[in-house]
Amino acid sequence: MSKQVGRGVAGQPGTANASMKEMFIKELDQWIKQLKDCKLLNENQVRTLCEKAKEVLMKESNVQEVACPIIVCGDIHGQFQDLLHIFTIGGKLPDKCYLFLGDYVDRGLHSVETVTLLVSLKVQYPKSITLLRGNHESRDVTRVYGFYDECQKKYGNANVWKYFTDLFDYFPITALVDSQVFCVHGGLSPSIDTLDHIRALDRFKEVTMNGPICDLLWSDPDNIEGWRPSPRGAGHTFGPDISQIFRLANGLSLISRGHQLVEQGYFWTHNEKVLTIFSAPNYCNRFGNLAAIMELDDPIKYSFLQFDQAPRGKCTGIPLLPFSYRQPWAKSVVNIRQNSQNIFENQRYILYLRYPDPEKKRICMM
Ligand SMILES: [Mn+2]
Repeated sequence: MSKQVGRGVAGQPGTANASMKEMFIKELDQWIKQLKDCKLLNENQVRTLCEKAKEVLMKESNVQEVACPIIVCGDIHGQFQDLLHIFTIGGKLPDKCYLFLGDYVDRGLHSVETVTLLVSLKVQYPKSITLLRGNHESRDVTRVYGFYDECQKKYGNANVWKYFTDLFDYFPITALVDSQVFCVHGGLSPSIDTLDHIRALDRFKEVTMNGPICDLLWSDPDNIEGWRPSPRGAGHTFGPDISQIFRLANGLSLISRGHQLVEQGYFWTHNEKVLTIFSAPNYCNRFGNLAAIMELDDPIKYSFLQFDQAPRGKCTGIPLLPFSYRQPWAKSVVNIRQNSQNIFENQRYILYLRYPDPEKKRICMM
C-alpha cells in the first residue's frame, strides 16, 4: 500500500496537519471579514499571517507567471476604502484574479489595513492574487513615509512593522502575463537585458538604493534617448529605444507598471508600449486624479475601469495626527483638488517620491 502522507486518513501522519490547515482557513476567513470592516488583527495574528505568507511567497519566482483573465492594479498607498472599492468594481476573489504592482503602504491613512488585507487574501487564495514588491515595500522607505508611524500609532510598538517589512523581502519583483505582458512596479534596469537575468537575482533582502532590483522598483519611462539617472535619487529614467530593445529581446507585447501618479489613472508612453497604472484616486486626498485598473481578457485585449475616491465609511474615525510626514497635506487639503488641474497641465508627472535622504528623515518630498 502506498503511503498517504498529507491525506485525511485516521491515524495517518497527515491527519493532524490537514485539520490544522482547515482550521486556519476558517480563521483566515474570519480575519478577512474583520479586516473588511476596518478592524485590525492583533499582533500575534499578524505574526502568524506573515509566517504563512512567507511559505507561500518564497515559492514564487522573481518573474511570477500568471494568466489571463486578470485585473492589473497600480499603487494603493494605504487608501483602504479605495482598495475595497476595487474589489467591488473588479469582482471578488477567488472568482477574479488580481495582480497588484506594489506600493501598498505609506502616504494614506490605512497602510496597516491595506497590507494586512492583501496579504490575508494572498494566503487564502494564493493562485488568485499576485502581489509585487513596490519601492515602498522597504524598511528604509516606510520609516520615513508613514507605515512605520502608523504601526506605532495603532499597535503601540513597531512589531507589526517588523513582521511586514521582513515579509516584503519575499514579494516577487516582476510578473509575466501569458508570456507577453511584463509587469513591474517601476521600470527597467541598465544591468538587465533578459527575463532570465531577473530570474537569477537574489531578491530575498532589503532593497538597496542602487543595483538591478532597485532599478526595477524605482525607474521611470521618459521621452529621452537611452538611460539617465533618475531625479528620484534611485533608479533610472529610460527612453522608448530602451523599452523597445527589452520588449523585442524578451518577446513582450507590453510593459505595465505603476509608480507614478497620472491624472486619468492610466497613461501610455513609448508608442503605447509602456503603460502606467495608478489605483489611488484623489491621491493623498488632494490631487484630484482618477484611478484605474486594467482588465486583461487576453494579452492584447484590455479595458480600463476608472474610478474616483470611495466614501471613507467606517474607517474615517481613526485619528492619525500629527506626524511630520503628514503635515504638508493636513494643512492644505482645502481646494487643492481645484488647483491640481494646473499641476497636471504644467507637468506630465507631477509627483514622485525621492529616495529618503538619511540627513533629512521625516521631510516630505512631493
Ligand atoms: Mn512607487
